[in-house]
Amino acid sequence: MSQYRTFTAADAVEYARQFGGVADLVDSLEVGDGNLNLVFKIFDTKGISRIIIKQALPYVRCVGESWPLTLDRARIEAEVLNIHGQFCPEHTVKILHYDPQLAVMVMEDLSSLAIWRGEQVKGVDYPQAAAQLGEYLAKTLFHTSDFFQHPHQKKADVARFTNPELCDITEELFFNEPYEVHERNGYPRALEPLVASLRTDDALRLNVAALKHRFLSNAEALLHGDVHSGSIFVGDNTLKVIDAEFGYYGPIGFDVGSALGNLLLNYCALPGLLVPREAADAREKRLNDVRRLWRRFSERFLALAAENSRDRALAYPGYGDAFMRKIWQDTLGFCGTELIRRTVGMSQVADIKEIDDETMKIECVRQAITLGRTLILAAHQIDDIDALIARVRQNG
Ligand code: SR1
Ligand code: MG
Repeated sequence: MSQYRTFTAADAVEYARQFGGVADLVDSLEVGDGNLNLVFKIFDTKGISRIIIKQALPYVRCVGESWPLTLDRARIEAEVLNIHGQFCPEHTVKILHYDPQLAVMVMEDLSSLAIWRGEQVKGVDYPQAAAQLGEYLAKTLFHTSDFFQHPHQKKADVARFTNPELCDITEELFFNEPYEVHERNGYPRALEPLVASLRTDDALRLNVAALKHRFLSNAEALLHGDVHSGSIFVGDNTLKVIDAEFGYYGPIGFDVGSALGNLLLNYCALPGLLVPREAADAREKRLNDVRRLWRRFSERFLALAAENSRDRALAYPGYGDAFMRKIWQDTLGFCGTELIRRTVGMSQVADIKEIDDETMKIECVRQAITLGRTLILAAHQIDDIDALIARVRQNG
């Protein structure tokens, strides 16, 4: 029989005492502000946060028990983070213990760092962060791809990380609902004509169908599956990625595109968040982040492919570059779907929510939607990162 029970604050302290490997733990606070789980900070006798306990609930937290969700996502999250930590320990949160019965993870405490999204909303710059995220993406995605994994291990891992319920959420929220009249959508009313035009744009719908098809069927690497600035902690020269419960074997461009999409969402939101001169300055920094992330990701991935590919056919000179062109095209398309699903669909972000002025909010959302549409439609005409940045500037 399942031993699952929802943790109280006291349960979390007791569990951290057993499995955290830290002395004098006495107190806890539930701090989960994400859509799905409980998250407890566990404090020592001096009131310092030392350990994190994360527990999956049997339903989607932000909706309630009417939307049940598998507890197996805690296994997926712990195992993806362990594998990513093997290949990129410097940028992956450390999992200290995992219990499949309770769907609980004990994790290193990152309270000395800040959530990247919050910092971007305030206009605080972390010049190293984008390159570090590019490094994380290159190392984790290369080492779990067919370039590096033994083909038997790869096939076993594709099965081990089949994640149907969480993928189903992405399949609906990214590729279906924003292009339909749907009760979960949440855009400003004034944008109804623009959103309605997405539903009837045949070229757009065909490209979104092709992107969804690649999400469904291209098992290229073990993705994080939900790379956004709210799942990334940053500090001075430090970056740690958390929250890999959406992990599965999918198209590499999905992770890279999601990461870039969140930077560009912030770019679109900045005029609503900061006074004009600060916003202009922060926007340039965000475009630098976009450039640095892509450059570090693509250069590091190609270097790993040149030096460490184990598959003899994939190691043939020139194949890495050809594959990178495919990743680039996917990245642009998935980046576009992230921009649209975060503004038209259910999963809105602080960058937009924290804009007080309604007129400004509408303009920022409009920009994000039109940029998303452009990236999905014009991916084949955007040859490189400089061309992408030129398109972003043209969009407004
Ligand atoms: C119902 S879950 C909605 C979103 O929250 C998660 O963080 C993922 O981004 C998901 O799409
Ligand atoms: Mg998450």
